[in-house]
Amino acid sequence: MHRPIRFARGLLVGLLALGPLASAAQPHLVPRPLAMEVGEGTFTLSDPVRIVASPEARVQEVAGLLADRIRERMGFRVLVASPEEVFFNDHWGRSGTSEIWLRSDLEWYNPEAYALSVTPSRVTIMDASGEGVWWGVQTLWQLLPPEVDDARGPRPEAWTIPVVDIVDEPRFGWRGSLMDVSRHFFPVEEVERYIDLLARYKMNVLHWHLTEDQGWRLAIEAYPRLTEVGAWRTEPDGSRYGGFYTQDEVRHIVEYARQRGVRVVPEIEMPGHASAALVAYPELACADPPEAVPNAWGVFRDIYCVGKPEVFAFLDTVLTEVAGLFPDPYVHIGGDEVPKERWRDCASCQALKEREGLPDDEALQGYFLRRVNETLVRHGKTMVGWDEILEGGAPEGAVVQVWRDMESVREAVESGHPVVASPTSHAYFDYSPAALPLAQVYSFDPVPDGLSPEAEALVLGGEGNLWSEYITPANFDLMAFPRVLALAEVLWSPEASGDSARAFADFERRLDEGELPRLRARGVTPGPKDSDVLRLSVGTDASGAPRVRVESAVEGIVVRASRDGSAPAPDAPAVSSMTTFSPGDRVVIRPFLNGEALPMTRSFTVEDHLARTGPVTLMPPPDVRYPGPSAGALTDGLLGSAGHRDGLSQGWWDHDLDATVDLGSVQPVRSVTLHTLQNVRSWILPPEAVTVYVSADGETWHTHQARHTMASGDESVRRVVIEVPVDGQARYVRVTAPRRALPDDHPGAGHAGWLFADEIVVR
Ligand code: TNX
Repeated sequence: MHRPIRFARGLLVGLLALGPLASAAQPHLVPRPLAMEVGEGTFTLSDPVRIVASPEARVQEVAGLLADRIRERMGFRVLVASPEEVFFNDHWGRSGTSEIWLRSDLEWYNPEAYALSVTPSRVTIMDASGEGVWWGVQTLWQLLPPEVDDARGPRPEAWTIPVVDIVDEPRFGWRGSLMDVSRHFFPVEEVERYIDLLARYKMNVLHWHLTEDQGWRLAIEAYPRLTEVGAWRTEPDGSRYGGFYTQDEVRHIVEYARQRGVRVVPEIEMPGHASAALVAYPELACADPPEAVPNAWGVFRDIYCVGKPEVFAFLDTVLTEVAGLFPDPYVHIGGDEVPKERWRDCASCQALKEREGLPDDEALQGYFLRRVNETLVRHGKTMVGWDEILEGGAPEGAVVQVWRDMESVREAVESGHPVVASPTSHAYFDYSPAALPLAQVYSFDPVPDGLSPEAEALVLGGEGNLWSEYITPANFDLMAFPRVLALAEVLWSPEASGDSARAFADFERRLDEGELPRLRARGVTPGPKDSDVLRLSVGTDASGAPRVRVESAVEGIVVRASRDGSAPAPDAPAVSSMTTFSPGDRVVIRPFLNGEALPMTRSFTVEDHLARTGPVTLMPPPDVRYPGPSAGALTDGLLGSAGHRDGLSQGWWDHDLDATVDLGSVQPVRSVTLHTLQNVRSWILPPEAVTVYVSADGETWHTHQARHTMASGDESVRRVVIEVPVDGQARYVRVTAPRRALPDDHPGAGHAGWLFADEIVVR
């Protein structure tokens, strides 16, 4: 991973000035280059421009792309010439022509490395393979003044670039981002726009999540119902939602990405996360196929039937079309979150298990993957799958994409599999920036400590995942940016040596002074660095009534509200930080950006009770992924929705809930109620029992308990309210609620479920 570039002799001697870029006069490059030295003076880019490109096909192509960009953005005439033409005809140059040389004549081991040198008379970008030249062009563009990214901005007659020498290469070869177009659909232009933005930060993989329970988005000629039926769902409000890509559109996107140095890795989910396909072709399920394409999120029990030969015929045909559409050597087959109960209850699956001598149902998944891998190998493709593929035995050579934790990275590489790391802890950009702040992304190291050099070499790189349950084109930028820039730097730049706080501060400065304004100029609306897009805080107004303060962390967002439980229309009243809601209001707040509703609606009711605004001590605090709106969420007087992602609930994963509230004085207390959630498909269960301890002095405690029974098979998503009668005098109220074990037939069986809570109501 850390081999040095082999420099061409005599080139850039003494250039390797490593370390964070200190002076304010330094260009604001993201990702930080391996080495950079800024000199005296500037190069001026003005009309006409001559790009001198060496003859390799890729260099010629990059020259064409750069020429187009200069023509389009600057309005200059651009001539692309070969070095020979320049040699024989040099009088055309010299006087008043801006020269950019692109050459592919170095001997560097890393095909993506490049050297960029700017002198007052010429810009030169050199690489070894043609691929590095493209990344050098991205750097060159960032060296131009920020106005260059403002399509509506002025068009000066001359643009200046500082004199600089840069040598650069990526730390990892797989620098990607997952775009989930299945939960919500993204039109072709949105996909291509993201490809452009990825390329700008030298990210080279678009992981295109094309199929899911909630929608199949890729046209397959042999199975038209996949998109006729599987691409469409009926939303809870009765509307139809969906979309898909034709094969021509796919070819266009793949070619668009290729030109921009981005590989497209398609993901076709199997054997789970496949409800939409099973609705289209019910014969692919073991029994009882789902009737409608789901319109709710989570993990579904319906999966492709491993016991049916026609399933493998189907997948062989689908993957053959996929292999033809996507030139990339990798095909992602999903493999995550597969409940095995349909296979357990299916006679032909169990017979297959016997026949093959497989020890358990997990091993059936291993069998499934081996069969699918035969198709991929036939087409010269390598399988990529989520970390669960290790559980039933992954085909040799399969790449494991880790999502659960860094321990899984270690496990995978130690069992000899190459790894792409995208753990929830650092790379889940569908989590709010409050739960996954920019600094946390920046602290990501895809390589776990203490790996042998051989194991380390198996870490190919990483990805930032944009699962789209709560992401549409309207809020995509808010979630992706600026976090994807932190990831781009982690995956490209050399590991920052020494002080990591200083390294982050340096990154943040380059972001604030350089890339954030430039992104905005390009029409991108980046989200907050470390807070929710919408911030709710609850206080008390002069009359003692609850006051809810609603703020948006992003300029340009207008928050609108209703008080009757309906979704606010674009002309509903805007909420200011002084708006008060009264107990009983059924508030729905909805942010709008450029007139478009963001899928970040929050609904809550305001509830006044004895513990409201009372200090609450949590032992231990909630999981970092679900911190709630504030540390005092359990006594803020806000009862949220059934959605666990509405930001109002706190969630516990590794610990049970144990909260103590101070009412401020001894008061008569009739009952204590815990407001909690149930969402089995998202691994969230209500507790089996809630225990309440009350005390007047903090020393003598009285215990009360209520139990909660959950009907088996009840997968409804809802709020669960557990009331514990008390009838006594108390100042301190302690509530404990242990997490409930996930049921035996649940994909997470063996672990306790999440426990979510948003309020402890004391009356
Ligand atoms: C888990 S990560 C999933 C996805 C969800 C995501 C939401 C993975 C392989 N599976 O299906 O969209 O969580 O954060």
